[in-house]
Amino acid sequence: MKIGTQNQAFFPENILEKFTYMKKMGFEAFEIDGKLLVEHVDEVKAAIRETGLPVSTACGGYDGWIGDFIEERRLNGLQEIERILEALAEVGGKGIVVPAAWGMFTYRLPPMVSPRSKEGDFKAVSESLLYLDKVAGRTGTKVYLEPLNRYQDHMINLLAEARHYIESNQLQNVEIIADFYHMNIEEDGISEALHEQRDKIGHIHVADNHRYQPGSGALDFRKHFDQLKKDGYDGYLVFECRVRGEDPEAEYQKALKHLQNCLA
Ligand code: LER
Ligand code: MN
Repeated sequence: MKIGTQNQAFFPENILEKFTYMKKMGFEAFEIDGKLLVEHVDEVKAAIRETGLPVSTACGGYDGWIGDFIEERRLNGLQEIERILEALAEVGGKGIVVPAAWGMFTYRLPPMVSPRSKEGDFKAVSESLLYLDKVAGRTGTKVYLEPLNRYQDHMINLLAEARHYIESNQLQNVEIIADFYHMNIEEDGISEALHEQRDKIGHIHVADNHRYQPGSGALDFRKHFDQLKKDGYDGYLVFECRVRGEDPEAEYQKALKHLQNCLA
């Protein structure tokens, strides 16, 4: 397993400097914003060449969810995700992380009534995934379907629900991304869910229970990593977290050391 990171506000803005900074900190991959990648493919390629730090995946950077309520936005999202997958193929990235939607609707806050039926949700997300499954096949990439917690998305909250989409639609290039923060809210047990879905998990996001940096909260990373090792997971663990503390850079470095120790 290799540890990567998304961008952070305290990282340098310039692309080559950003790659150099992450590499120096000890990260082994970068999960890039899709828009940043598409708009700067050549610069990203040069930074990978120069630093040896790969782009593992992309996350975000497109307009319109695969399960968008608005059809025009859903279709726009698909087009933009297609461009991101093509750019990922160019730079050697594995694939893109996509939730059904993020922040579009939740059953858990008023008005608590969805403008679309569950059947309508399933149809929209399935149509999107069937389309992207082909794009991923053509570009040699993967689509990592991400369950989010109930307050961020109403369609896919459990790893098992992501599996249901993959199996019902017989998708060949769609896998599950397991995000420890969302799992801590939704799953009965993180290790148990990782084990049950082991044949479909292709990517992982890490944060502690409150979504601050790993090691600052209550999650037992060693236990969950041991489970992943037993199940033969050999993908990335990508930091997707907020950073709490007076010196974010020092806290981030400490969190990386913590996860490296838990992996050792
Ligand atoms: C959002 O909370 C999240 O986990 C991201 O990975 C969105 O895809
Ligand atoms: Mn995530």
